[in-house]
Amino acid sequence: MKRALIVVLLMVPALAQASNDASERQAETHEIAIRAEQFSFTPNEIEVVAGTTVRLIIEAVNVAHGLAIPDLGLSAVARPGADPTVLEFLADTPGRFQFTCSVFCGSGHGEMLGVLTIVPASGVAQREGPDRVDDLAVDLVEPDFNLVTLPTTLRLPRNSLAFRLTHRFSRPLDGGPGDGNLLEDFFGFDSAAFIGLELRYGIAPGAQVGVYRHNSRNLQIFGKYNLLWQRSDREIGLDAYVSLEGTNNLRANRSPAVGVVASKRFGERAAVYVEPMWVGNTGRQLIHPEPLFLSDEKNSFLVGLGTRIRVRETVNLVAEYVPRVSGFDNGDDHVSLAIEKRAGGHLFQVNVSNGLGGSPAQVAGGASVDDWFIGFNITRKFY
Ligand SMILES: [Cu+2]
Repeated sequence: MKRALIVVLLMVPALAQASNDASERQAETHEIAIRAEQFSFTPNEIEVVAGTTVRLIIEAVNVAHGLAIPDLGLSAVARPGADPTVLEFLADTPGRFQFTCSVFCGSGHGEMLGVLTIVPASGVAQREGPDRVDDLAVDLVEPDFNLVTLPTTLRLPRNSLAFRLTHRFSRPLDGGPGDGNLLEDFFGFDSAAFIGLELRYGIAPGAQVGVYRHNSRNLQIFGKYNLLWQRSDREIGLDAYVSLEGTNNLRANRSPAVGVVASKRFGERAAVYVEPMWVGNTGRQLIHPEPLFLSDEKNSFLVGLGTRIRVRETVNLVAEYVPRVSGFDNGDDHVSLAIEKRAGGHLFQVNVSNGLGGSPAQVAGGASVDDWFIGFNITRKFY
């Protein structure tokens, strides 16, 4: 929006020509006449498509009025009796932007408000409403709903689906009894795998629900609600997360979980996560049972820590560490490292982890004490 072209002057035909030549995106101009009077703008709701040049032609009635769009750094003043003022800019950032009167014009001055909506060029958002607009944009440092096992604060557009496949090869990277060498076993890709299939759906703005079915016959249902959405560098993101899972398709060993996902994005470079979570009935489905049980606690409290660092335009490094700070803690704490590539709505991630699980109870149940496993996650967004 910093690049917004601002021209506050009477129209000069030559300028329009120069603007047309500057790029094809600017070739389309959307001209809108706005009448400013005490104390309203007509119209007060404007919708334009991203990539078009917007030309607001502002006419003031009786007294001088201003039209300011603070979030876009735009402002212009119109005077009665004079030619209309032209405020021209390139609408390049999708979103909803409030505009106000910027010249005090009387007792109702504060009520002179309007909204400019810049919708993405894709027709889908235009058809389906403005609340989906921002959720459809690709977030470069938060491109997925998960790190490796931990959730992120990525919002899922309302009425949209996302699918994820998790795959962990069970052959340890340093071999196991009776295994050939790592290369002959193709890094474990020959071996049996723990596979999870996940489908999630956006039920409302900021709210999503999903199911995750693991081939250990564990079935998890979960929900996530976005409480805080990081819109600037000074803010943070915060999601509430709830989950219920159980073996034998949720019939046995049920394990609830509740927690929050706090995120902080650093520009387009990195994001970090802190995720305190309580997981109940943790010790019922151990993928890596270690002989030494140090506690007969049933529940775990864990704090997931993670980061995603963008190292190339569409390539990220991901790391997560999930210490259990109290309660049941058989085995080691989960550690995962990954490299991933985003291609449109696809994300392909190769990961190495000391655990084979993916759900909260599987992660809280502990990782292997001495083995590491290779795996991958694939996400597909259907929007
Ligand atoms: Cu005014």
